[in-house]
Amino acid sequence: MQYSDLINKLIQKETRAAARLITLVENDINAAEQVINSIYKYTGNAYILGITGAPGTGKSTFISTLIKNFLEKGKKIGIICVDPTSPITGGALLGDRIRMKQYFSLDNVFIRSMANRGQLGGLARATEDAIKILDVYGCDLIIVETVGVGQSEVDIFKSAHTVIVLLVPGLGDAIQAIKAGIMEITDIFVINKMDLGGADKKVAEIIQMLELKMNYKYESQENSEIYAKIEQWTPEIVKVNSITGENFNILLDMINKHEKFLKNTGIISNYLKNRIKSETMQILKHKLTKKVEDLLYSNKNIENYIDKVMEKSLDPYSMANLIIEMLGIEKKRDF
Ligand SMILES: Nc1nc2c(ncn2[C@@H]2O[C@H](COP(=O)(O)OP(=O)(O)O)[C@@H](O)[C@H]2O)c(=O)[nH]1
Ligand SMILES: [Mg+2]
Repeated sequence: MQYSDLINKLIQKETRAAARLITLVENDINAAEQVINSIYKYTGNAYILGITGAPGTGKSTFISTLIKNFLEKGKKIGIICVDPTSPITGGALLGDRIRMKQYFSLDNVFIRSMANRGQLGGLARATEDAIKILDVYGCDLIIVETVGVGQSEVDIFKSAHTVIVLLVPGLGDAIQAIKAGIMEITDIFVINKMDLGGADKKVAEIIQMLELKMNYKYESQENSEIYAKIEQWTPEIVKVNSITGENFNILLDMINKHEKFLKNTGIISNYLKNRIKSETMQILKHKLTKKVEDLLYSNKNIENYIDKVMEKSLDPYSMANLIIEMLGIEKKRDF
């Protein structure tokens, strides 16, 4: 196998192999396929934390303090900083990496940034693969940081066990979080910069929003016994100061509590199933799109169909159905 040397080194926890493999899977989806195929059986040990928040909320400071706390517990940590808004790796994230450099020299911290370079199969796919590599590299904890709140964060966080959203007093970022659907997947709300005042007002705001959401859920599920039996996690809220580290002990307990909740309720297996589903969807979307594109540009029948659509003896929907038949997908559906 082409990459077996690198993969063996990864399994032996060599840092350079991890870095090289992440670059490979980021840039080449065929390489990604081979690499993941070889290492998949070694994955599944890392706990994945998703962290997001608007620029300036203090994510980098917060994560640095979090790293410090987890290092004290003897953990090996991987950090993937994802910037869906940036076409290249650099800018703010580069500055962050320099600031986080105080941890670089440590063997137990691996920091990597990823930007939206139009990866085949998408940034979420590349991030998923990077997570698996760091998992095999032996990270106990993998922190995935994204900037801002948007749909791409929601996709990227499908692989996180615990999702943390950072808010600061006074900004309208909470509203933005609801709009983007982040609220639905948040497990812990962190009000950073508690020293600046107004943090309690923010906590009250979030409680109010959560209550609205819960009432809505209750009303829409009132008649459903199935829903009544599903245990739900009530999101936790904590105020912290990321500069001094105040209340990080409370936060760490909350993360621990959430992990226990996932494991004790068995929700973790639902979570894994959903993760496999959404990940496979990402891969399928890419593979099928590519297959269709290849077909559209190489198959002679396509020209005939286009002519027919022009003559109005065929419409685009019918043409799409014909192409699906050509792909042979529909035929195999009765398995
Ligand atoms: N007062 C105060 N400032 C903070 C706190 N956390 C971060 N900051 C400051 O907020 C600014 C933005 O922080 P940064 O970590 O770069 O935010 P990011 O853009 O979300 O990564 C910096 O000047 C930090 O020093 C905090 O808890 N209290
Ligand atoms: Mg930052």
